[in-house]
Amino acid sequence: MKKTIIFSLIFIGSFVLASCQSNNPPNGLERLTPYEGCEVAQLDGYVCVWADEFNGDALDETKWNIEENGFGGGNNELQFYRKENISVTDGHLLITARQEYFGGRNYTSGRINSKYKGEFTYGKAVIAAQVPAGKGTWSAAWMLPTMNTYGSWPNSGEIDIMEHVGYDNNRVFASTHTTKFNHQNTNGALTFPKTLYEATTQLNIYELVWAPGEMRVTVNGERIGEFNYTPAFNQDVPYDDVYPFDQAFHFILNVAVGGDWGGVQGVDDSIFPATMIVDYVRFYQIDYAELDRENPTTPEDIRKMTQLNQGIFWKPSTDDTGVEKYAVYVEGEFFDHTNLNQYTFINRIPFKVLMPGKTYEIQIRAVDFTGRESGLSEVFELTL
Ligand SMILES: [Ca+2]
Ligand SMILES: [Ca+2]
Repeated sequence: MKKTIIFSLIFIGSFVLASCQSNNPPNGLERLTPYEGCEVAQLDGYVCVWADEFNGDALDETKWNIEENGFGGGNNELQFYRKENISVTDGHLLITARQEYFGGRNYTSGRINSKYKGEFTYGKAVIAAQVPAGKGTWSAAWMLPTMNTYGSWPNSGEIDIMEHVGYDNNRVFASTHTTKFNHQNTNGALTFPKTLYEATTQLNIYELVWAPGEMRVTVNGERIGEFNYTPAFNQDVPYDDVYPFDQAFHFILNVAVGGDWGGVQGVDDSIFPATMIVDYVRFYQIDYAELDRENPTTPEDIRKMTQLNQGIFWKPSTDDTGVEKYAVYVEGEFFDHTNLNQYTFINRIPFKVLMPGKTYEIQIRAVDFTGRESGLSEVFELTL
């Protein structure tokens, strides 16, 4: 009897060990622990990793930086941002624009950011906010890159999850700005408007779902727009000119007064004070270590880009929780990583030089967030 029990325990022990090992990410990635300060710990299979519910009676400066300046936001805005215009009460953040003289400006308002305190790459941002009404306000919940990996604005991107200007009261907008598409060049920013009659009368839920090469913005569960990277439509530029959204971004919440967009119809001084109310800001991520089981599919259909010299792209691999990056091989040897299904053999290879005019055998391998790899693609012959 004793021998049987010992045998069973060993058997069970081995079984548990074996099943854990089968799901152990090759790259040692650990499972996510929900952030305890988040009132909704799990959402649509995502885990809450950061949140401000705006409880307490002051802004939590371990999560936010308060901006104080009369710089004009780069858009000729009329406000001076002050900490006095930021308050937290009854579970809500209040950002209030006022008509009052300060620092050479005729209006004051508030702007906070989570730089170095809450910044993320890929996941789901959820913000519940009510924006103020009236001509002259320009309210926004948006994101900027912390490190500017691809250079200063707009080259490293901007994600506007929600923007609202008071003279256009019943619409909200979602936009991205990049090297190729921004409001200061002829292409313009990629912008999607959405009619929302309740923008200024109730809290609405703005959500960004952000993955490699894919971004979707919704309001109250309804789609505003999608910003996806499609190399076949962008054969003139490296992927980061169109989709630099593969680096850490932080949140910004503000109410501007006037400016190049908010001030198009002037400022109605009778509307002040004008307050944006934010119930919460939450950020969720996929628990790759918990959910991932499969290897990505092998990349297929490699092609040379028609306009971008020495650039190639391929059909994106699929995976159960998403492809994080691709490994590029030259002559059977690992050469470099790229975050999307496009690679440029120029300006990317500080220590590895390929000879112009020579033909090389190129292969691609997909890698998911847990380090699981696809097979190597078929050989593509590229003449540089
Ligand atoms: Ca709250
Ligand atoms: Ca996978």
